Amino acid sequence: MNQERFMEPFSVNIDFDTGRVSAPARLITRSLSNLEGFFHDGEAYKTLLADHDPVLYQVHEIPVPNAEGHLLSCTTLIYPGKVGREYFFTKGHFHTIENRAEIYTCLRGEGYLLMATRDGESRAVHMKPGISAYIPPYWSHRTLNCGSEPFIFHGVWPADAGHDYDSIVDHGFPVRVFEENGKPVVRKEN
Ligand code: M6P
Ligand code: ZN
Repeated sequence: MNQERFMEPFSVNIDFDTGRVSAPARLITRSLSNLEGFFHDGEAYKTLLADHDPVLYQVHEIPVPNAEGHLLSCTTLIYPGKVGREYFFTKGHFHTIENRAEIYTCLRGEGYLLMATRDGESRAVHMKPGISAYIPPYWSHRTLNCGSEPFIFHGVWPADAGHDYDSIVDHGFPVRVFEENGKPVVRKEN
């Protein structure tokens, strides 16, 4: 056996109701206070945070070596809720190695996958159980929950990709979803 390239195959159990993944998954929790500057309505953000600091989303990541050839995967659960009229969302990111793609598959609930390029293109894909969306290389991506129950999806991407959040912090996300008259409305900035 070639010890250099040997890795033991493994499996995990994913609970589609809660998004929980059995060991060896790693839990990442993001609360409102972790997303300062991300939401459109800064005043609504401050008002909500002064009241309490809700958990917006949880990621259960299945660890593998962060090396070329491996695939990282995780489930993400976004809770229902809004900051002002904007639905709870993930920070959003480009991949540090930008030519790395990703696939999201919805397991539960309802949401949107938002994507944008550095050239000003943006797209919104409505996600519901069974919808599997392809995020091509060079597109930033953010997800949000526009429903009334937890929105859960499974993601798979190359393990060497990395997360670049700075571009989102610096430039914002050019497509957003707001509740208007009780319904989600996609708004593009350009
Ligand atoms: C998906 C994947 C993860 C990501 C998570 C939360 O599950 O793309 O890599 O960490 O969403 O998104 P973000 O890191 O942008 O907050
Ligand atoms: Zn990604």
